[in-house]
Amino acid sequence: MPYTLVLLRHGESTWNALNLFTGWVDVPLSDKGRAEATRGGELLREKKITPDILHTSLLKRAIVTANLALEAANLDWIPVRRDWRLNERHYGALQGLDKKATRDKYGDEQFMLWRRSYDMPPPNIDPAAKYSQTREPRYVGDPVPLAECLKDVVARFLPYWHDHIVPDLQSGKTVLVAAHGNSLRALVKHLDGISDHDIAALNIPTGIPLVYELDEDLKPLVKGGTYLDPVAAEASIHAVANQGNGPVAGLTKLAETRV
Ligand code: DG2
Repeated sequence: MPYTLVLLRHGESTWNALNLFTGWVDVPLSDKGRAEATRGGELLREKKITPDILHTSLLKRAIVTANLALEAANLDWIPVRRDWRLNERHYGALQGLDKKATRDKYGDEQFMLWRRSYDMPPPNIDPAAKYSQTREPRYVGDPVPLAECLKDVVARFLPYWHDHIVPDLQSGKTVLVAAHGNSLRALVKHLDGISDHDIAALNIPTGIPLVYELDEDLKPLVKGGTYLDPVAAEASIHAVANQGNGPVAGLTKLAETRV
């Protein structure tokens, strides 16, 4: 029997709608995002995929998405574990900035390096800045980053994967992970063995369950997994890639500079 893992990026947030870098800023879902989350749960029910346990970040856009999806699937009651290691990538000093204005100011190449390079973090946030999380009570005892690149997210996500998610899968549970664009990119990179270079081109759509069947070595039976609504996923992936209005040229340039 393969293991079943369901990944769900939160529905559109109010800051996704405004095109702002979000990171660890705890913003709510937009009305569209709430509808996407409910639709995600309906898809789970329609496809008869029944999570036994939920893992989420500490951010309300992932938490509320999971709640809405589980309500739609009539699974509100399943156990849940939340951890900062599933949080979005900390976007450092970019948090709260407009993506298009940032691209216009710094240029396509720098913008895409900050958004999609594997190992170049954005500038550190000032711990005293408005959108810093340094003093938030929910992170007491945890290391609060000042900025992270995707490599940093992989490094802090994988211990949680091995210590908490893998044991749930190995005990036969269907596991739902509700998280974020970049924390899920980190996990997909690991699952599919995507190179540091190629991960730049991967974007995760909002609110559409992505199902992985994994063999006993935790290798995907289908590389890339299966979106429960592939048509909507394609449109949403395109929208995510286009945030800031310069993705195609930017990604090509990034790919060329990283070869
Ligand atoms: C977005 C991802 O995170 O942005 O932090 O702005 O998934 O929590 O909405 P999410 C953010 P990009 O890396 O796609 O620009």
